[in-house]
Amino acid sequence: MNDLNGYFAALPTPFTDRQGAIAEGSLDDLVERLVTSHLSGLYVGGSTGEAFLLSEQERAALLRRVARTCAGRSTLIAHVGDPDPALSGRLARLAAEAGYDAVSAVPPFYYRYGFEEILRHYEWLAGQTDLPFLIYNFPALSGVHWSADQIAQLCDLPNVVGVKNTCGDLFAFESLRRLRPEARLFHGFDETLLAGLSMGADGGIGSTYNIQPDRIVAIDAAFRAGDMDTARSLQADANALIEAMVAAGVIPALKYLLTRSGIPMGDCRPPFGQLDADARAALDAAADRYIPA
Ligand code: NGF
Repeated sequence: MNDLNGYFAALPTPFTDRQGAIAEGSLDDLVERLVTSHLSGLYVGGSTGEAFLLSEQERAALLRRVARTCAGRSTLIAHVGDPDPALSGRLARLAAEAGYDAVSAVPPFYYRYGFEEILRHYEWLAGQTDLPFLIYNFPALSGVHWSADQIAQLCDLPNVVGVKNTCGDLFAFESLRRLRPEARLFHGFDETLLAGLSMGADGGIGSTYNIQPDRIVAIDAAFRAGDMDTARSLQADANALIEAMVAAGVIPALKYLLTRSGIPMGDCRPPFGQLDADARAALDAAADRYIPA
């Protein structure tokens, strides 16, 4: 089993066209590129992977194919969250069979479950395999908001080792760090990685790591060396790129930039829109300046 440490690219899912199938060749190429980068591994089938626009069969095929291509060379985290707990359970068990190193999930969303219901759900889901489990806290998209104390309670469940925290509330994040010093905490917003590290994050999981893996690892190295000027300057370059991506829509922008780098990703599935010429031109300009050749 690989270690659950460091930096993980939140993998996008390539499609042959907007309504088409998963583009397996591109998926293999992207996995190969990332596995041979300095990142620790991949976060597969999460928000960046358009998980909630895939069928169960596609989510299963994606998990299997990435594991096969990766072949134990990197650490793999399977995202299995869904409004349907039974589906999450099936994907978690499949991930364990396929050789994943960890499982993670957003809480079941849409119905506003009480915290006790969410706690029981995670207890059940984390118990579906023997793998380490990461709670996925992304309140802006899941609509599920927890206090630091509630996340700490989730961390105490059997098999739960930590949190993927895509949340701008760094006050709460630091409280969580003090409440659970031993938990693995992964920062989820790439544009505030340095702030997350200074508040106690162990590492990060992010979409833009796919196109700037070396810069992400360099931010970490500069931070740990106490070279804050370099860390700030690297974060500023990362953010100039992220700013252009956020303006265009992060996932469509990511696919465009990866396609531009030689791996055809197709478009996002509807209802995501397509990038217009102005958006593509802005991304080209940002990429020319901020993606190292
Ligand atoms: O892509 C999103 C939201 N968030 C990601 C990341 O936290 C999602 C973040 O990298 C993720 O890991 C997953 O696939 O589940 C942002 O894209 C980035 O910080 C720019 O805002 O759409």
